[in-house]
Amino acid sequence: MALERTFSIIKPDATKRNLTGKIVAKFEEAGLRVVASKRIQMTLAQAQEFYGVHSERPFFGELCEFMISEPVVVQVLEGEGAIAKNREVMGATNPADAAPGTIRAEFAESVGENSVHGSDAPETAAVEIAYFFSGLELVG
Ligand code: YYY
Ligand code: MG
Repeated sequence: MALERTFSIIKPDATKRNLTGKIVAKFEEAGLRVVASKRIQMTLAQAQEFYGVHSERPFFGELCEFMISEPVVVQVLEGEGAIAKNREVMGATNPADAAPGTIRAEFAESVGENSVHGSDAPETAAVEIAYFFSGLELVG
C-alpha cells in the first residue's frame, strides 16, 4: 500500500470538550502522522462550500451551523493507506453504529455532532487538503 495523505477535521463538539489531544493520539497510535495542523474558525460560506455535496440533504443547514459553532482543527494525516485507515479509526458516521475503540464510538455525541471529518477517497482528499492548506504548510 502506498504512502498517502488524507484530510481531517476535529469538529466543534470535540474542540469544545478539549478532546483534540485524545483524538490526535488515536491517529498517531494508528500510524497516521500529522503533517499539517491548524485551529481555525470556519465561516458559513466555507462550511457550505466544504459540505456542498450534501447541499440537498435535510441536515445541510444544521450541519453548516454546527461546523461554525466553535473553532475546529483542520489537519493533514499521512501514512500507508491513510484514507482508509483514518476512516477506520474514525468509525461509522452514526456513533451508535461505530465499532468499539473508534473515535466516534468513544467521543461522538450524535450522528450530527460526530467529532471528526475524514476524506472518503483520493480525489476528495486532494480537493479538501488544497481547500485549507498551501503546499508550503505540509511538512512530511
Ligand atoms: O463522511 P462522514 O462524515 O462519515 O458522513 P457523510 O455521509 O459524508 O455526512 C457528512 C456529515 O453530515 C456527517 O459527518 C454528519 C452529517 N450527517 C447528519 O447530520 N445526518 C445524517 N443523517 C448524515 C450525515
Ligand atoms: Mg463524508
